[in-house]
Amino acid sequence: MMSRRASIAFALRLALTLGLPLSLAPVSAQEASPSVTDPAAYTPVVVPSGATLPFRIVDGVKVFHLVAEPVDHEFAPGLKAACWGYNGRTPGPVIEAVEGDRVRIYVSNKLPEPTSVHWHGILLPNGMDGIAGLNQKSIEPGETYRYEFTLKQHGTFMYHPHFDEMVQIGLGMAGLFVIHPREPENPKVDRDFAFMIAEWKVPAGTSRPDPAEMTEFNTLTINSKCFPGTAPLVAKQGDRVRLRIGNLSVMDHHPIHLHGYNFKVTGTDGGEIPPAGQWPETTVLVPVGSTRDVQFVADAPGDWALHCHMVHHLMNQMGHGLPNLIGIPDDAVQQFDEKMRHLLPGYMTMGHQGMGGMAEMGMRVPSNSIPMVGGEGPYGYIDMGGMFTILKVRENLTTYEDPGWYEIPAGTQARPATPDEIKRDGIPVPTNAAPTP
Ligand SMILES: [Cu+2]
Repeated sequence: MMSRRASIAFALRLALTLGLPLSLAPVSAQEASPSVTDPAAYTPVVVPSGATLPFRIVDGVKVFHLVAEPVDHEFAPGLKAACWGYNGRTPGPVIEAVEGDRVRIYVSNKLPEPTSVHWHGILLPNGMDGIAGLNQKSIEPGETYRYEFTLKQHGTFMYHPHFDEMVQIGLGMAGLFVIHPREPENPKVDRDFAFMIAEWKVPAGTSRPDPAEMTEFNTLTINSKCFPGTAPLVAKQGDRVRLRIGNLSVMDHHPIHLHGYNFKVTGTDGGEIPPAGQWPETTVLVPVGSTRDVQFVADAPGDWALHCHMVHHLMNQMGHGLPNLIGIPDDAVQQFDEKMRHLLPGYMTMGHQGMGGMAEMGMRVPSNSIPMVGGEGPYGYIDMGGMFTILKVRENLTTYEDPGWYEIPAGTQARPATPDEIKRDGIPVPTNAAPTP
């Protein structure tokens, strides 16, 4: 048996012999943070349409394995694409750990080109920062690299390549890195949702996103899904909810708007905002290359929209460069359509009365494409697609499975006004007023 001193000296010599920087020398079990063995120390994040990355504990170190690889991905039923990501998905799985943990992350490259991983917002030694060429050699196809550092902070961070960023991030390579605080949070969060927002150009009928696009994005996503492919966020009435939102879009900031609530902005990728500095919002702007945490108590039951407020980001595969037909009189359209049908049987001008419901009208779309708007709702067609999902808050939930559509209590829903009501309240009666029910 070696004495403790002798074994430390041996470990140091071994580290030097292997060319390991001393900060990478193996950490003994005694030095390991107790949080790595205590899964009850935090409420795990919920990743709509996504996953967290499994880990093993080896001698007190949390060991993760990321695999950078091509991914066959479905944005929504009907639209598949050849993307790049990690561990079979885009965005990559969420890495989840606790402040004080030592983490060792292996990165295997199964892409046709080199890559690297940068740990966005995380305070770490310079040699672990992941810029290919600046802090390390690039990870060649077939190689596996090792990153190792101790987590000194908590909050919502990200990971992404820093090699051929435009192509690799544009094809879907990004993920969240969530670090829970060492001291339990007060008040405790019951539902901790984590998602990334992104934008893509997938020309209708093609299956490879175009990473060179700078302006005309047509697939706007939450965890790489666009509505109606997005998963709802389900909470019990009274739950304290956190949304952790990361933005690694290629070009755009996204103002994320929640209906039915106001929330407090509680953190960024720079850390937690002290209570006195938290401010109320209903829309949080999430700039490119940053994260925002918001919190609220889900006290209002219902199906509440959660979406980017840039209205072009609520469209799927919008055809741009179309002539603006809104406001052309019906009879002019009829005459034009008759002439056009000699050339194109079945031709019908669309969009002169606005573009709502166009998807519903059975527009023919090329294979591997989806209607440019929305999906079915409980009261008709929802004319929003893209970066849109639904927060479903219910009382008496026994599971967090999708509870279906909210049943709106009688007498609390908008409906056609009756002529009697209109007259009583001094509103001019429209000529096409609905008949009294
Ligand atoms: Cu947006």
